[in-house]
Amino acid sequence: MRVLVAGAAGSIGSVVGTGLRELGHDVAGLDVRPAFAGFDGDWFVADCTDGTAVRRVFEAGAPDAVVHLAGYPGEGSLPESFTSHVVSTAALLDAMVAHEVRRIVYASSNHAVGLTPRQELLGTEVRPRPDTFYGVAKVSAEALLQLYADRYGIDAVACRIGSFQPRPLSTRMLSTWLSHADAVHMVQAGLTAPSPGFHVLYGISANTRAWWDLEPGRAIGYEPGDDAEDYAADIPAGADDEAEGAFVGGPFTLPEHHRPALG
Ligand code: 15L
Repeated sequence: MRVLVAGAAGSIGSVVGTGLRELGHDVAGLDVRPAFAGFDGDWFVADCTDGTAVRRVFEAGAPDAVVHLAGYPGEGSLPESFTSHVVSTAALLDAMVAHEVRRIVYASSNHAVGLTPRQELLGTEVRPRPDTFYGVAKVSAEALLQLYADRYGIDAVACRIGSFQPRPLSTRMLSTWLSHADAVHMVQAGLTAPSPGFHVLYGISANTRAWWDLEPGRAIGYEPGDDAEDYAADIPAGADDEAEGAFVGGPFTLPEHHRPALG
């Protein structure tokens, strides 16, 4: 399958792009940065918040599917967050509609529900409860995917990613970790599941202390293989553990992230 990876030079994009190539996909990269060393497929330097630039990328050779991993991974003002996550998604979706591309896998985030108090395993049926403007933008991007799925029959898999790291780094990450290998499995499931429609899953590994339900992922074939518990003995208790464990969004829910929407 020819897969266009938006945000291909980023931390998740470089791992997932490489992993998809190893699985046999023809991966094309799209990023504002140049290709990373060792990447030898097609690469487009363009800003995916720019609809015209994205249209040109598709005109150069439409993919079979899009994996959208682009965007600033932290908090910004509301307009910055919307541009980074919603406008970029819109630009890719419009190009997909114009070129009859029917599949997108999207890097949403746990911060779409980050102000949900920690309780039992959280499913995907809960209402949005963002913890930041970043989270608000992820909720909105998910809504946009739902709209394009309903209007145009696009299959759109929104992965609410937890903590993507080579290994867990804090007590919270023993619950929220997504390993590199599992990120590739997750995206592969999103690309290949038969007719998922609009589907939301939690992007974490098979963590013994998981806060989020893995069933929505398993329903489309995402079977994680790693468990953060294997690293538990190496993780000392941290001063912020209790505060970070009150709501599922952890550090993003703390007052230091409070700011006016318009900067
Ligand atoms: C995310 O969605 C963020 O992009 C990343 O910076 C982390 O905060 C991560 O979630 C997490 O919750 O650990």
